[in-house]
Amino acid sequence: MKILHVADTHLGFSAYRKATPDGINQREIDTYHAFEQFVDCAIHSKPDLIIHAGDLFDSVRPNNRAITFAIKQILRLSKKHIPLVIIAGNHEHPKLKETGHIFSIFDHIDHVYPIYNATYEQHSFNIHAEKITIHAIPQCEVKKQFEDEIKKLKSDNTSDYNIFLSHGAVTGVKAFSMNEFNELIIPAKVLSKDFDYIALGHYHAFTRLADNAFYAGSTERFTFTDAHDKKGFIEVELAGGKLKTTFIALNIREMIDPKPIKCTNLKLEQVMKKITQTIQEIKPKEKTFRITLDDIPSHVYRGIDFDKIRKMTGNAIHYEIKANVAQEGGSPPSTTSRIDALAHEFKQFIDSQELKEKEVLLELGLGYIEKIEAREEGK
Ligand SMILES: [Mn+2]
Repeated sequence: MKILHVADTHLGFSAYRKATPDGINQREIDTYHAFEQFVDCAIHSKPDLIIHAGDLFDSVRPNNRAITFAIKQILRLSKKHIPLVIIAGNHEHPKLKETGHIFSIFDHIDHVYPIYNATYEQHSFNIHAEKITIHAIPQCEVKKQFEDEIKKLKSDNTSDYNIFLSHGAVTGVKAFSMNEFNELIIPAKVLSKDFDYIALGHYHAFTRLADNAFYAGSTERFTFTDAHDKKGFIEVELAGGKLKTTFIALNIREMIDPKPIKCTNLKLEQVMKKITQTIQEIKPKEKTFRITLDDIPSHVYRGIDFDKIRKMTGNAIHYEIKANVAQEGGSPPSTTSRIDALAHEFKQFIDSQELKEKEVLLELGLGYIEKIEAREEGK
């Protein structure tokens, strides 16, 4: 029995300013291409089943192009009679029920099994005279609800194969967290031998957690954290009680994040020379890249010829110069300092404070943030 495990395709994602000749964000198109390649591979390799471990879409309300694209690709699989089990991830799951779930668009497509009702669901299939049961726990609005559903998890001993499918941060010795406010925790102890395979989504790097438990990783590179990762999906083969997994990489755009340039004691000309060399090595055409300048004195940083850099990198999809300015008293400015999700910023702020009632403040504050975010989303 052959199963493809894919996750975190984030359709509708867009980033940076580069647009196609039609005026569509280039990285949005790249993200579609990655998913289309996966569908091409699936049609070519004819799996018995496909499981998608969540974050098919990048947001609760994907744009029309993302919806149209998803339907088109999923119909290609449906026409080939390849069953697709797909669970909701934290990115596409609404905070308020009344917002409605984007996955309802798949309810009436043959061979597609969307799971988005915040409850543990089992779907069994008879494939080559063998019974396989998918135990799916999708994203839930409330953490407690997810924990309760996880407690109900139980493999079915009338099935030849049992697969557990979920979306969240497995947390044990190490936490596979994306630092997102609404992420759910999957306790490492749930990764049991009772399941022939455990298919996970949420963590964007392909990761083997146990012999039978894997994050497929995302199909595209969404941040510079992903720069050195290969992206793709997992081919899972189950036969005679044995499991074989193969990671299959997709051919996607390069993202380059070379080692930082150490600027301690360098003069402006020397820094510019190093930047120029790095850009020449990268060959910017059609690439996304970042150059990090470590420990650069602020007066040297101010002298950098950004116009020259822009001219050298004109045909790149995107580039960033990240400067970690040498401390000369005061906090170091950074050209790429980014405001993270509000909840995350707030949590970091509270953590850094000397306060007696941290827990209470944190809970109250996060509660308010969640309310506001839910209201914004429900607009
Ligand atoms: Mn994701």
